[in-house]
Amino acid sequence: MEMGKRTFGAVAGSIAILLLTFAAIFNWFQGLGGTGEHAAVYDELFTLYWGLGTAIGVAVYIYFLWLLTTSTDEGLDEMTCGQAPVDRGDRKVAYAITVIITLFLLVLSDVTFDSIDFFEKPETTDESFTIQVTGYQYYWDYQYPNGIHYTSATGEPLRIPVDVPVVFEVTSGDVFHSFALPEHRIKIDALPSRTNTGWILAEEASTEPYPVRCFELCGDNHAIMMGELLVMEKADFDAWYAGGDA
Ligand SMILES: [Cu+2]
Repeated sequence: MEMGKRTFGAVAGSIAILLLTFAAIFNWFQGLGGTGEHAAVYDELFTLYWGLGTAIGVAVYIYFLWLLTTSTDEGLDEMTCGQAPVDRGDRKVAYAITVIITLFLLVLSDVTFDSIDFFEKPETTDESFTIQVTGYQYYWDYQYPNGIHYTSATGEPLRIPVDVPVVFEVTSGDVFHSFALPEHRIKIDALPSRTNTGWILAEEASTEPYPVRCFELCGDNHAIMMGELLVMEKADFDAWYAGGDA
């Protein structure tokens, strides 16, 4: 049983690495500091997939470990070419696993489609407005309904009011980009001659601006295609919007 010990060590090590990896991913994700309902919806979905994935992964590894350490070759027939395998399994277990997997997939599909609906259909109010966002190498161009128009290259943050659903219509003036507000868990593809829509409802006025990122490798300076999002109190935003003054 020398091999048995070695196998046991390998599988136990794999389980440890698996668990550490899951823990690292989860820890990293929590550190992204989500805000608002979009983050709540997204994080719930992430946690559900992460939790189920971890539970299933661990169960499978433990089962492997148990098989590797308890099974022997005794009583097993020698397989020859063309021979059908002898039925050794318990059909009830197979049916039960199939039903459990089906239930998992149904729950995941339901929650996933609900989340997609939430992200794709803006829940606008009378105060809502749409900002046209255009990606260029390597900055974002912002155009408000009243004509205010500037780019992230000026260092100016993208400004929105708190508690007002804001819609983004996103396109590109050159190559593929992706307009991302990581804290609000929004990522909208910016593609030439196509407009994609997304929205957020910022629930906290920001003391510090949130980052705006490009999430599509778009060229040499993709990494510095960064901007800022400033979530302002409604009165401050209205004053800025009326005067066009920062
Ligand atoms: Cu880009």
